[in-house]
Amino acid sequence: MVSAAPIPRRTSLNWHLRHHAGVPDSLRHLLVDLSRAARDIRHEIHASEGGLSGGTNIFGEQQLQLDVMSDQIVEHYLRENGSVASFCSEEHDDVVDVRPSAEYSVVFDPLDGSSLVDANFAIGSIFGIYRGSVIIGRTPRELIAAAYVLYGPRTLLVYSTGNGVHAFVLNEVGEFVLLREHLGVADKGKNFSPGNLSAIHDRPGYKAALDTWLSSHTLRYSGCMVADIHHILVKGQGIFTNVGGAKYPDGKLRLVFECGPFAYLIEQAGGASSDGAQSILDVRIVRTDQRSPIIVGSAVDVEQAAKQIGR
Ligand code: AHM
Ligand code: MG
Repeated sequence: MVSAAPIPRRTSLNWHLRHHAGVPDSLRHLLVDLSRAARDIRHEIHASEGGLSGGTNIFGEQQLQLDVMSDQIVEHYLRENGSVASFCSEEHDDVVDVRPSAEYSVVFDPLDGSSLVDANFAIGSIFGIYRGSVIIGRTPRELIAAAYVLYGPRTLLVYSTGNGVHAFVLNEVGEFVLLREHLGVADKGKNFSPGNLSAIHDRPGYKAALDTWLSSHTLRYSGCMVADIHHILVKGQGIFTNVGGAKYPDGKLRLVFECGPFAYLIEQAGGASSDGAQSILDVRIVRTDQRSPIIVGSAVDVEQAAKQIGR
């Protein structure tokens, strides 16, 4: 008898979305297209000199920065996909309409940590998907999917569609294959990852939280949110912060492209998120470039830190 659905040798992202997540085909196709964009971005990171030498190549020719190239790659796949009503990204000032009657809107940071490209540190892409064409006025709790891609020594993709958080690795023929299912975050952390650290001078609560962690936790901070939060998901514990101070009153990170998708993923993994007063998932989006303080990771640590730091 011929099986209708042969089991692949290694579980592909497409297979996982279809048989584990059980999402509609349109959402599966969109996530697979985003993974194709990530594969192409990874190729650009390796094939071009973009960002390595201050904007010019060895012949002195001006080069497109990698973040701009990455944005164009994602936009290409979103326009080609057919189910995308609108999108907004860190590289665009406003929401861009594609096909207003289509099913989904996509928010993304095409290349997070782009200031680290010349240092050859790990960098990433972040994606969030909403139903419908409207992004302003929503809250990240309405996300129906989120994913990130980490371009490090290996290229990893982590996604959730509301049924756990799952990790994939890009193989040598350009396919994402399953690495680990159901990543979880324990209630108590051992690592801390403190962003916008100069805010400790303006915010005694942040300084107090830092003093606590210095004696109880181990520092793990790379300067790329994707890498730093991936560390929490893979180690199964930890806390990441980027909170407000005099220079950035609401912290450095953007609600729409950065804080929202990561709050969704961490809460899906059993961790918590806070802006100091409420879950990041309940912060309403009023502008595409809106910043939000973020405290995410192990639930007990997040609760304690939110109390100390406040909003
Ligand atoms: P980018 O999107 O312009 O690359 O900046 C965002 C990055 C995050 O990845 C990281 O967490 C943060 O900036 C680093 O901030 P800090 O300089 O406060 O450590
Ligand atoms: Mg970013």
